[in-house]
Amino acid sequence: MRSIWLSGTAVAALSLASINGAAWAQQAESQDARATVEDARAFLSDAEAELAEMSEYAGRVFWVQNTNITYDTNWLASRVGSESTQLAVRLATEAARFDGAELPDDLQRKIDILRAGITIPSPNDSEVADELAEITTRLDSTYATGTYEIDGETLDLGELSNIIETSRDPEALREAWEGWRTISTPMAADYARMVEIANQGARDLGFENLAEMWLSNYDMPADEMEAEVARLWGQVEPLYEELHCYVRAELNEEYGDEVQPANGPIRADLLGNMWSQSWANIYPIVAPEGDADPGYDLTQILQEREYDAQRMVETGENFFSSLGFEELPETFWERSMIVQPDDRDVVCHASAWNVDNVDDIRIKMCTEINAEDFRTVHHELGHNYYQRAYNGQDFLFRNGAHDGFHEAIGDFIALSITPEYLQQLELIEQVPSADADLGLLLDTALDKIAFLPFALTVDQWRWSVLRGDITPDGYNQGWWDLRTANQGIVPPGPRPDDAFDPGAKYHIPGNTPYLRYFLSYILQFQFHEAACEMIGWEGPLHRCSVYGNEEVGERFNAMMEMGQSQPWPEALEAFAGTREMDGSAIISYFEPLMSYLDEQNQGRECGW
Ligand code: X8Z
Ligand code: ZN
Repeated sequence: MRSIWLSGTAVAALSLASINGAAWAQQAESQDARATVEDARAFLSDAEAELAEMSEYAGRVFWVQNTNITYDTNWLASRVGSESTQLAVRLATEAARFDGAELPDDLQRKIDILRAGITIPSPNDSEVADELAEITTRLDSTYATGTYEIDGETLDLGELSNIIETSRDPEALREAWEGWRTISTPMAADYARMVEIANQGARDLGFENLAEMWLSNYDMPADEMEAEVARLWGQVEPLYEELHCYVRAELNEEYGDEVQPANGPIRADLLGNMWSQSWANIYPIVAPEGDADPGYDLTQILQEREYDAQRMVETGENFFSSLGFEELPETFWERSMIVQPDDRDVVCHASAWNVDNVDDIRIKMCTEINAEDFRTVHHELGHNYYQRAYNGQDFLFRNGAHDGFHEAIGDFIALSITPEYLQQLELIEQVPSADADLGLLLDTALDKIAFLPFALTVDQWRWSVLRGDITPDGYNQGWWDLRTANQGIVPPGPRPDDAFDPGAKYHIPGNTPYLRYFLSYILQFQFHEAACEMIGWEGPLHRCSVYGNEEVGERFNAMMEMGQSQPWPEALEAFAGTREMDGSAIISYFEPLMSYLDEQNQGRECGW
């Protein structure tokens, strides 16, 4: 490309004498512009090659470290973490030379991705980059290897979570809940230093702080995106408030005024989840009376049928195959980690990888045989199928339309795990009648609606920290202020002065932005509604399953294979026929439940 352009310049110089001044200026300008475009094209092509190579190298190191945490693998992870941050920062800095240039859309898009796409940037200084990488590795492995002793037994997160998910003893719940939060106390100083470094990195790249940089990845200015999030939350907030009110009353009935008062916030450890982010595990406590119960328990069925991790993943794969997606490669089965090893430390938090950015796709999960992990398997596979669908794009476009799309793919599929679908799999014999609709909807709302204000809280806290509105001495208080304001929950007792409770949630030490999940929980219902319309479904949305429908698969793939090559409204339009994120799909889905909750809450003082 470059050499062709140079010869073009020579030709233009030769004909200089034959054209007048104005025309020359115009021609020179357009040649300049063309020079810039070709220069940008060459720069990006080199950058993509460098990034692709680094990404595979780093991917393999991180995989080894995540599936076998030792002093040495942490050392390697820090090293490659520093190297890849330095590369990304160097390229993002160099990209600034095209500021103000008129580039074709695809090139401009790649420049923007290079500039804003680094999750935790460092300043352009190898020593500081090393320090940052050491901090992030330490935070990660502190979380992954955290344990707490109860009655002489050392329990890891999975074991402590099992207590929170199944116990109904408020003392035992409180002990497991508080116990897990002892692991994050030592993270606070590292976290504060990391914020300093990463904010400096963001400023060096031209952003006000890292919060602005994170919010700049949605094809609109950061402040507009933040307003968009507030608008979406406003659409679903009334439903959350009804759910909160109903659940609080049921918990009050179960535990009594001493443990859970009838008014005010809910005690966080009573909600069946270590972070009160999904409340589906307390369905039996809050289930509607009588016929409204679906009459089956997926966890129990999977266990009775002796499902193992392999069978769970195969069942997920089968769903995607039924939509016409190619089956998973042999290497997926050879290289994935789907069972928690008992001989070493690993990062148990589920994730999906495409190590070579082509088709070396795999998942890493400490799969448990229950309904929650059955859904998580579909969630993780969604990431893998998306990664494979867009692997024909240029390197910088091999990503989700935005990060919320990436999180929504598998969850959209899992919304089709309806009673009818389970019957097709011969997991249940009879599909429960319409009487059970309320029970089914409540179960799903405990998972999906309860989650939304949690997701919002995680990143509102981080944005405030990154903007300096919450300072290190107020980290924990700031966290609980937001938790109470948004979710209406409180800790089971006073928190120790040195507590750093945000660090007890994977994505904080792991530095995974969390807004993506909020957006995903909105989008997945939009996908579901659109897909059900596509198949001509006329019943209630929560009974619709797209299992086996290749037309849906084809249209879904059309969106997926675009990757990040177009602004996200294009991708959304390709599948859902709309260019806007919109909470009305989730509202229609839960409409019958909303009426029921409203009725049940008559005479109660809702809110906190
Ligand atoms: O982290 C995850 C996935 C991996 S991307 C397992 N999720 C969030 C969480 O666990 O907090 C999925 C739902 C929300
Ligand atoms: Zn995910």
